[in-house]
Amino acid sequence: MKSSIIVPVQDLTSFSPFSPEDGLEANLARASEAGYDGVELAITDPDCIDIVEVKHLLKRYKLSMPAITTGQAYVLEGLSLTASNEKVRRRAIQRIKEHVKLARELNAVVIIGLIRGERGDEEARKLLIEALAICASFDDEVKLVLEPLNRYESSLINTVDEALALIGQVKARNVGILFDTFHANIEEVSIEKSIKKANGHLLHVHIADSNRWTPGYGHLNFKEVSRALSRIGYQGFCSLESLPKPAPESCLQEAAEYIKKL
Ligand code: LER
Ligand code: MN
Repeated sequence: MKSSIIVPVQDLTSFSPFSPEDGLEANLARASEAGYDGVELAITDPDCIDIVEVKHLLKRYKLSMPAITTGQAYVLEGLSLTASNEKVRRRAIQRIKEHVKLARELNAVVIIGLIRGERGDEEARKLLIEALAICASFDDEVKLVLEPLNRYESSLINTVDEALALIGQVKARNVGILFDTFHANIEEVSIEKSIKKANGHLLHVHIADSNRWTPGYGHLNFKEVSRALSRIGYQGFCSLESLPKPAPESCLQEAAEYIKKL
């Protein structure tokens, strides 16, 4: 599989061995050296990004950028597509608009993970459908990917089935699915079947083991993941989104090799 890894650009995320303090260039150089094909930049606010520099560095280190992670805008600023407060909702939608512009330049998908908020009631579901329809209309060439999350992070869309049902109601051809093995291990009845169901909609994959450690250090069956992805002809990236465990120094390289063999 093509491999990528999350690189935080502005704010720290626990699911990456990189720190923004080390500088984007140093982090991209390390990702490239470890053998990754791409990087998934975690961008809280695209306004703070120098797009020319990012493009230049990606080229220099021969890296693609398959996806933009947006969840920090929720974690740090509370921006949610389903907030009860309309002003907050509008700011979240506006923020995704900025991510979409950046994604267009970099040929990336925009991840709709935690930025959709945590509550899973009917009102939140309705608000998410409305918000996704608006976000999808900003640029129909840019894909948005809805990521089923586990119940301890959000009650809104925990499974592929739920994601497919919601996408069906958005009725936009540029909304697909991100499958995260860590969340799926908690929520899905069968990893294999859930990947099969996502066929035709699956645009991005996050990889972490059952304990969110580097793949190979938990009890998730990655042979099953790999087989299921191959069966549906998945050609996209598998992006490492794990805690830097058991050891931050070795996991970078080990995970790149592990993902390549999937
Ligand atoms: C985002 O991709 C994700 O998987 C979340 O669990 C991050 O909190
Ligand atoms: Mn994820």
